[in-house]
Amino acid sequence: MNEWVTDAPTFAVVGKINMGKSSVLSTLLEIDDDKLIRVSSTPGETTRCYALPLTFDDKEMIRFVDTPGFSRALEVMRVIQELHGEGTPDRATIRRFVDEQMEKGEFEDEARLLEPVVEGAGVLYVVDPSKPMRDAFVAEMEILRWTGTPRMALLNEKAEHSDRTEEWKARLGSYFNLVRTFNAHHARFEERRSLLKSLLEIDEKNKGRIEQTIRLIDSEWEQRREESAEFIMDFLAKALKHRETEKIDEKEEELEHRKERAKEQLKKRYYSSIATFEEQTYRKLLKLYRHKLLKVEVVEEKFHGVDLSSEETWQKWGLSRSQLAIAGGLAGGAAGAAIDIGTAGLTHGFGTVFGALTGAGGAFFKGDSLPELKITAQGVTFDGDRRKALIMGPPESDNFAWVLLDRVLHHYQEIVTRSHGRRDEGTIDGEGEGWVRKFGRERRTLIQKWVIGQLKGVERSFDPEVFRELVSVLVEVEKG
Ligand SMILES: Nc1nc2c(ncn2[C@@H]2O[C@H](COP(=O)(O)OP(=O)(O)OP(=O)(O)O)[C@@H](O)[C@H]2O)c(=O)[nH]1
Ligand SMILES: [Mg+2]
Repeated sequence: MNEWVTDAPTFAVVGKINMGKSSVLSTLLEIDDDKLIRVSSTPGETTRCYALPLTFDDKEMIRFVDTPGFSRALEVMRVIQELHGEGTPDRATIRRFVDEQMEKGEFEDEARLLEPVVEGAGVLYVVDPSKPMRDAFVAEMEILRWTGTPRMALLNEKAEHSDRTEEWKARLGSYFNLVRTFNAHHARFEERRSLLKSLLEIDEKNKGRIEQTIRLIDSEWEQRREESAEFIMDFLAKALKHRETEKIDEKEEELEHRKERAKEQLKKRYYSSIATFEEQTYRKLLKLYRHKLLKVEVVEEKFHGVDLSSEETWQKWGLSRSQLAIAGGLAGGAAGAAIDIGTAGLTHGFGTVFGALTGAGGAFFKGDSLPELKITAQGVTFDGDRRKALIMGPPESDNFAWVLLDRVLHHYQEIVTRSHGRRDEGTIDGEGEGWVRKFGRERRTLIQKWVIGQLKGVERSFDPEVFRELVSVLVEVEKG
């Protein structure tokens, strides 16, 4: 058996140094780890070949090989021509070049990159079409043509815009069986999938295997989306059901003073719990989508998940007021639910001791003021003993769940659209637009009904209908 080409269809990713070969592979294979694929702005960073298998259930379905870049293609072309003598050099001559150069080492990089190709690997030739076309590039294309191996060119445009793309396409067209665009910093699932599909066009004999791989990545993607919908649903349910309690032992006369302090502490604790639930959700999503570099900030002051205490959050995210009124109305009175929740299941008929601290009545539609972030705190006695407790959460606003959902969707989009080829450390904390305001009425009502149930403390968080709806929402979010 050859060193680089096994029984899995094999494709070597080649091109001039620093064109983005390693980045293309990182994105295609969802590897954002420099220890596995080295990406660097220093040209010549990849110095030998690396086999990068695309595996499912431990089976190598397709093998890619990352290679060192061409650095002296013109000289190499001449050496191969001399080696061959009259006529057009063929694969056998290039194999001789590889064997000789591996030993002598003058053109070691080129020998290494051509090794898998002479062994029979298909070629993905990466170019950055914002670069001017030079003779060296033509020499690379010529050498690759001599190998006679099936080959495709990938345009990985690093600059925002380039006028040279058409010129490149025309030139590449005469050397490659296929020319495709694949941007290492922007490609999403659809583009990755379509790159795999293009392999079918240059490698007929492995049709079955490649098609099977595409089916596998499709079902894996669907599975991830479904898991994500579950994570999101769990998060919402947890947040909606969450209550913070604090026992109070002081005598009646000290209560007023104590209440104020306890209220502040509870409020803090409440928000920090919600932030923790949210952060856990993102961690799960990041893992699911194989991001190691993309992070959620753990430092509390730096965590800009849902900053519920900011007025901007309430203006920007969640439903509009009229949508809320409609959703609430259709779902059966959200405001009423908001009043119930403070006591539901907690007072056990013992009654509140000193009633709502901030005044219950979730009617935030009152007046023109913005939805306020009031958390209803109530005092209750616990079974038997005389101890009192403050209970806090969730915020009165009917928009609470929608704001949370909106932000999670926004971050979901950041996660699924971030390409693994990028090596800048990112944090998920982007500016953007909300999603839920664009939801149709039926979708809003369905979700609102579930939200009310959760607020009321319905035990089951999972609802198949809401789950399916969330999955469709995620499909839309992925498309952007
Ligand atoms: N803006 C932008 N930069 C890119 C893109 N693709 C690669 N780069 C950057 O270009 C540089 C080279 O990328 P690599 O993937 O290491 O290139 P390479 O062809 O493997 O380089 P060698 O292994 O050194 O031959 C890195 O700094 C990348 O981050 C892209 O699509 N857009
Ligand atoms: Mg490289």
